[in-house]
Amino acid sequence: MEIGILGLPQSGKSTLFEIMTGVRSREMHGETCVRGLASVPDARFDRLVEIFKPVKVSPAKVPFSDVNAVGEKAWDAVRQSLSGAEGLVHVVDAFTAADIPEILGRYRKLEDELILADLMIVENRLARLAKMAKKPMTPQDAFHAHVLPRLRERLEAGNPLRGLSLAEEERHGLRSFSFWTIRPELVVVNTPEDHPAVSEALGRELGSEVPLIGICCAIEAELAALPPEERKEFLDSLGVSEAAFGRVIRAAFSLLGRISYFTVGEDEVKAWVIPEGTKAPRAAGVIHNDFERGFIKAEVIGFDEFIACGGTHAAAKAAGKLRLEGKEYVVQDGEIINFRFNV
Ligand SMILES: Nc1nc2c(ncn2[C@@H]2O[C@H](COP(=O)(O)OP(=O)(O)OP(=O)(O)O)[C@@H](O)[C@H]2O)c(=O)[nH]1
Ligand SMILES: [Mg+2]
Repeated sequence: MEIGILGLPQSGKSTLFEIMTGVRSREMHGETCVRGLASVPDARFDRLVEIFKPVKVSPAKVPFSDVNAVGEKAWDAVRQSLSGAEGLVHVVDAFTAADIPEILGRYRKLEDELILADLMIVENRLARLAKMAKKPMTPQDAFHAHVLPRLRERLEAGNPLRGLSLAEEERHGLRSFSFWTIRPELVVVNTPEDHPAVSEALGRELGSEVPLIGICCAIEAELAALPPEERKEFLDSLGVSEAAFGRVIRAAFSLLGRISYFTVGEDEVKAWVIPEGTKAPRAAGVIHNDFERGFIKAEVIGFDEFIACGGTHAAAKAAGKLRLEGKEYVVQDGEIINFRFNV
């Protein structure tokens, strides 16, 4: 699970990356691709830390990558560096733009490049298939010949592939192409300090199906540099409850269909990251392979119930709120789990 940061030159990609991960990308001269982990803010997690006061605190993390590429080969570097990224954050510079049409134009410029890059991949593959028309086709060739014309049609109409309805196995079969526009994308509008509302205006232009968040990287960079105690004061003075960069991280996390469950104790409170729809044994396997292999039961309680019971397992048990779930149980976001296993 990795999220690649994309955007036109000087749009604020590295600034955003640095705010979210704390990794100083702009100081790493000569590194084409810089990777860093961002902690996912979660009020439930913070509450559990308050309750257990653990020695170790391990929130959920999302890996981001920032590409430092200039010159003629920049595009190749971006493509290579981000070929493994599962999702994209598209940073749009609104802090130097004069009006909404100009911001929209900048957004479209990169979107169109991505659509064109995908179209070229499709065209190349179809051209090669056409050349070998006389030879017998492998099942993969036949699949490509069947599905790619639909993709071409969509791209030629100027639309990203992510909106195309594809069966799960079709999606899987297309993975090796690393198409840009098939990946989920979050648009991050880097707004001017004195005019945050431009992001909403852009949002109205793009429609509600395009996930979009506005953030002023200049202000957020100041905020991220403050010690946590002072952050709250700064936020209060701005009249907001939460830093926007936290919302960006959380939106990116859910964009990839990830949820977290918690393990708790005095030694460690930890958020474990799993894809939505994961069954209990596989979720246990994220902690350790043995947990999956020797899975017996999961002792589960929802976050709200846990708090309602006073925030202790003993009280939850006494109230009959601790559930014992088996192999087919699908883990839900925010559950507190204790796995029983045997190896
Ligand atoms: N005023 C203002 N300046 C910003 C903001 N965000 C970034 N900048 C400035 O814009 C310049 C470019 O920012 P970067 O984060 O390096 O942008 P980038 O997209 O990584 O640039 P390249 O990697 O060179 O393409 C820097 O001088 C930043 O300080 C913002 O929100 N407001
Ligand atoms: Mg940069």
